[in-house]
Amino acid sequence: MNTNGYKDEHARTIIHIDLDCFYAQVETLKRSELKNVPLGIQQKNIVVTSNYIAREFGIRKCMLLTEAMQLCPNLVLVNGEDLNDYRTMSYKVTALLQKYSEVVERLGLDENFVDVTKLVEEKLRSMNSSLGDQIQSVTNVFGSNEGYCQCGCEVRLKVGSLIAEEMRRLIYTQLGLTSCAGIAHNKLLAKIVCSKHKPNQQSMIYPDNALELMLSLNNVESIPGIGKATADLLQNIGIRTIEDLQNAELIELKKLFDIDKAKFLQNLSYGIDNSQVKKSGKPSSIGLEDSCRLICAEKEVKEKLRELLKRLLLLVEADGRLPRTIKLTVRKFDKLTKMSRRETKQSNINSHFFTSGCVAEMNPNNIEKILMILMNMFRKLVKVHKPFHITLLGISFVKFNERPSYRNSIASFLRKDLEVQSIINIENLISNESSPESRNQSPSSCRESSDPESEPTPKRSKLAIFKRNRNFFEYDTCESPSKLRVQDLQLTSEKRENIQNIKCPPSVDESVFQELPLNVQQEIWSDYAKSEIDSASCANKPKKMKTGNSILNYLVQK
Ligand code: DGT
Ligand code: MG
Repeated sequence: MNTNGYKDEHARTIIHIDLDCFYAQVETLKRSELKNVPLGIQQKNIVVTSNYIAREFGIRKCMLLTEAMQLCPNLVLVNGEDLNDYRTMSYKVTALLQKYSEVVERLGLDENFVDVTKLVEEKLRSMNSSLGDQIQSVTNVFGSNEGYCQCGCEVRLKVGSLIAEEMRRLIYTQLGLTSCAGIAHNKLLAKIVCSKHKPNQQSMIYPDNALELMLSLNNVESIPGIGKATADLLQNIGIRTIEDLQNAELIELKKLFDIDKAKFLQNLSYGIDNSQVKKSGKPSSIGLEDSCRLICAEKEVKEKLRELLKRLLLLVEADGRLPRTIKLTVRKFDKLTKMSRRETKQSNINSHFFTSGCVAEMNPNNIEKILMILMNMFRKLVKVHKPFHITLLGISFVKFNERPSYRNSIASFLRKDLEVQSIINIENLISNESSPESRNQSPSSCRESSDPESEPTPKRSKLAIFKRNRNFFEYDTCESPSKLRVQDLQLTSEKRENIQNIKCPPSVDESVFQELPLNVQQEIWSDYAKSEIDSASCANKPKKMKTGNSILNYLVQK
């Protein structure tokens, strides 16, 4: 199909995942007694969602509480105003999906688009091509056309459906959540078809059924990507249904939108969507706030902040990054004007406070230091020597450093070698040996934290000095250890050949040398070999090994 100059390509395979009655499922995981009752999630006087048992009574999203209770007097209500558990679960789901593709785009808290084009190609390459026709999946297929297309999209979408099945199974087994999936060659169709069979099902659409799917929508506002404002504008020029938009003259649309948007909207009505799945990053801020009854004393403020901070640190722990800016939010209530006003202040914070990676192991002094920073900010926002009334307090972290990555460093080899045994041990090993914090520790605190039985040997300290001088810590994007595969440990034949030539230089302690990773051994050996060649070329000069600033320098026995 060719509309407005855009060719509708079928080359991609996109999966859209939408969790079933998300908030209700999260609450049910916390309290299993909610599993078989009609459950509504309440925010203020609205039921924002409900489980599927409640939906059988006619409860719909965002229904007024009073109306919902009339329809289902036994409706069990749970307050869903604190979004933290939903947010945490939401990121866990995204993390699982990222195992299948780097290209995962989050949409709200419970939806993700995953571009699995590459994975589908890989799977097809590893399969006998004739097997493609036999692929069976539990997928509902939308539309009346057979789906035959010469470009091969039919088999790609079938493989995509198998991947979607596996994704949903993983989300269920790992996190206990059921979900729906839509499989299509673009985001628009994947999202729309996903909602065709609910809950806990998946649906696929072949390209030649795109028009049928679009025409199944009630009006232009049902098209994902067309919001209320755009729909209102379209309605002003008489465009209400999908067909109206398909048949609209571009010249008319151009009166309301720029040419690109006009074409984009019209293409949507035909099921054409060339937009890419955009890789979502981590959230730009992690925060918590609590509204409270009037707080009028500094001591109360500090206690409230302490409580918030403890909860927030758990979220930071789950996120994994190291915060470097903290923000305080206060809502002040003016008793005279009866008006409330939110104000915020932010301050830099030492990322090293968080390097333990685990709230339980966090130094209590650091928590006190953070509280001190918060209270200083509070005093800048609120004149504490005069009466004040606070009705909301919030803390958030807004800028982050990634946790140190060990790629391309000596540690990466230690980490990979040991990873096969235990990931947790490696994390400990690396953070104990070389975190910036431990480097600054006094000798006495070092002793406290290490095993008193094991005195560090001179050999070890040489290794430690080496690691420190080689800039052991690099701040860049952190690769999860789970992503490192055993294959990464395997050596190419070329490397293996080089390795056979590596020997321990005569001046180096063999036992230390053997402890080192292969690439470091290689570097030491080539430094030594080079120094030998240099010496040979100055045969008249006294023979002295030139090690300069090389690794060898740290290891030669003096
Ligand atoms: P589903 O997907 O139909 O099985 O049901 P949900 O509950 O997953 O609904 P969905 O996917 O539209 O939204 C995900 C969550 O977002 C939902 O559990 C509650 C929340 N939510 C949805 N719509 C609204 C809304 O209009 N206002 C508020 N405050 N929350 C909403
Ligand atoms: Mg949902």
